[in-house]
Amino acid sequence: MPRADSASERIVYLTGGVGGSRFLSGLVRRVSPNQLCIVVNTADDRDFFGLHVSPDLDTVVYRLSGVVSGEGWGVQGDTFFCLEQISKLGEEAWFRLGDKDLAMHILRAKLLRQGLPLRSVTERLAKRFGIPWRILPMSDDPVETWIRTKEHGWVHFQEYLVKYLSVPSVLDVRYRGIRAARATQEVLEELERASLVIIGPSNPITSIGPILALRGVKPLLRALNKPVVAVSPLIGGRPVKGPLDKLFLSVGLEPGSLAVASRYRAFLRGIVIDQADRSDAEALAKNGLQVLVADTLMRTQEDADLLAGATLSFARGLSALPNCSSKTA
Ligand code: FO1
Repeated sequence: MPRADSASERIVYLTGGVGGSRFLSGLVRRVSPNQLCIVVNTADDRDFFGLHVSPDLDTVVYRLSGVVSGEGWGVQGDTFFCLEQISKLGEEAWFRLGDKDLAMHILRAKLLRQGLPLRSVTERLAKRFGIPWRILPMSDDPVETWIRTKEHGWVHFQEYLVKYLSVPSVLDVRYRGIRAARATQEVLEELERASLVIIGPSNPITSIGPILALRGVKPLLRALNKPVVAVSPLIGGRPVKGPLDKLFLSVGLEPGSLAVASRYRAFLRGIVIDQADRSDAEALAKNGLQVLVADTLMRTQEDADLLAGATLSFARGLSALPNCSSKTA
């Protein structure tokens, strides 16, 4: 595939979850490794059986190394013998950790125990998977998204999503540890020198929210005189996957492109929305945003390539100053 990059360009891509990694698989085919830095949410992380599991980092690593499963997380063709045995021995086994996937968590735990920070552990593991792109966890410090539900009280996000299948009513969302946590120096430096920031089609509350909530990140994005563009994860006001509609309602927002834009309002220049949401374009433009209407559902690699290509062209064409024009692709 032809690359349409310019030599001095530095793109920072913020992501978390399956949608964000699908888009990334298109983005990496459009820019060279030394022009892209991927900043990943770590607030979905959780300890399972004494192992540090980092689903969003692993989703990126598995996607970029071509071994991701059809579900978008975990390893293709994985088996679950270890988990089955754990279950037989009387432990809860609702989080599907495959045997090959466990190798990642065991190695991460080993390196963390040796005293390496998460950023260095991630760098080493990504290198072992042959990944040339720079993948940065948002922080070395522990942050966890917790959801207050009507039925079960406060639960970890993975418990809400996987154990309870996003069924309980959401009353509140908190990022535990966020006040004490720091974005890594590498993340802050990458944002400072970015010529373009792309926010993936990830959940703005649970995937991108924790990155933005780290001290210093939002002010840096606000001060950046370069385009910041987001791809909406909603289609027709509904998430492709996950509980974003419920989460928006819990914070008093009607699920839709306007709600997505409102989470990024302090720094956003442009937004990519789906054809199904084209009626939102005018209201978004009235809010000072430039809008690209595109097909955002990524069923195939070609879909991801097209969406990433259209987003890149759109973002590159944006001036650093906000204006109110709207366009269609
Ligand atoms: N998602 C599920 O819906 N069910 C699972 O059992 C599950 C296991 C799992 C194991 C490792 C991993 O890296 C991801 C896993 N995920 C699972 C996905 C994960 O919960 C979510 O995609 C992200 O946390 C959302 O950002």
